[in-house]
Amino acid sequence: MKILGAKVIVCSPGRNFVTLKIETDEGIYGLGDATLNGRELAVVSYLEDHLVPCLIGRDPFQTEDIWHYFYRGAYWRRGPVTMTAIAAIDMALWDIKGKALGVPVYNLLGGKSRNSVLVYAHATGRDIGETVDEVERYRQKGYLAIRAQSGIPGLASTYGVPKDQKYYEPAERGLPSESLWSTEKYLRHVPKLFEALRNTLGDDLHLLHDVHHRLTPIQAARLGKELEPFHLFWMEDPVAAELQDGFRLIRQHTTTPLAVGEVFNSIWDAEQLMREQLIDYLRMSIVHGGGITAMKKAADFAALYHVQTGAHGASDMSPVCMGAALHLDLAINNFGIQEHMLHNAQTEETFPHAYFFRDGSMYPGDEPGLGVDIKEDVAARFPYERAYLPVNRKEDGTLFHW
Ligand code: KDG
Ligand code: MG
Repeated sequence: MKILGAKVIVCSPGRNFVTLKIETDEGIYGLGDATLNGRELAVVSYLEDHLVPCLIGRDPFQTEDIWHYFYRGAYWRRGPVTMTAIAAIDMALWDIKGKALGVPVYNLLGGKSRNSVLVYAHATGRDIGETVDEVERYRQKGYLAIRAQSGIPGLASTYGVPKDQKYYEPAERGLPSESLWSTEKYLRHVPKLFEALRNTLGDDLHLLHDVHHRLTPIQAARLGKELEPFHLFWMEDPVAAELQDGFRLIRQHTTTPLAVGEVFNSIWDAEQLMREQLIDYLRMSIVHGGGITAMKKAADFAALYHVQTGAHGASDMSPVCMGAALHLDLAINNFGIQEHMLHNAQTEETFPHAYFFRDGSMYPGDEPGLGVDIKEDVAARFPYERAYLPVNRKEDGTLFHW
């Protein structure tokens, strides 16, 4: 089998998605997600101008060699644009392999290590009362694990809380919006949120929280300690993780489990964090972490250090990535949890898929390959629109982490 060509499909069914479609001489095609939120067209160019020409004529079964060809062969290594482009190719090739062999991709990765994939949903509210109601609503839908975020008194808007949409979608059309941040107000508020959640909902539900990179290690240590009575499943991205040594400080002070890595794009971004057992969950996604080939290795490395996976699955990863994530989640031994943020109706229409949700878990389905398709005629109805993630400033105007 040979690769005949590949095209990049950009669409915006409510938000932007970039999809790579690789076609073969046997009529089988494969899909890969190439979406990098707010920087979509950089990946399009990287694929179209630099990678796709080198794919023509290759054997799509050579996933390992092709991965290294684009990683080592570029000379320039890592970075979100490069790794998202490589990931898209890798996903599409595993999809082709599965289709050609007539098996779901999880069977090529070791088979089923479990029956289902535990997922967590996002509950948000403008205040504690609304968030408690939202968590309850998701619980009634069958979710066993729910991430809780709430508006912070004294701050007009914050990460994770929708302004006017039903579902939270941080990327906005036009130029980046700006929000204001106060660490003091946040730190005063969050323990009250989780106290209210446990008092109202009891102990059974898994509760998660995303700090979104906004604390220093000692502040994160304080928050983790204050949250201990409410035994969170995890506290996510407590600090920006470039300084991996900083996590030692958090670890020394709290037993609240830590999840990190949605902005990582290489195992090298997390190597020290895992080797020193400074984190509990690795959040790298298949689309931003270099594909199935790279993430299988990262997961196997994590397993040596008692680290489990908890892949990023926000709505800015397309259903193609969600499908790929579910195959890997089902196959690896050290799976922890999978994020599951719902896609809107137009996205569901654009990307028909075999995966489904039932009783708090997801299932990749048993179709050959990844089990996700794209309707190109539907995608064409939703052309690309420039959109950015917001930027965040402290109340005195200092630019801060978003
Ligand atoms: O594109 C950025 C979002 O995916 C990110 O902000 C969502 O933090 C996020 C999460 O945990 O899903
Ligand atoms: Mg996050």
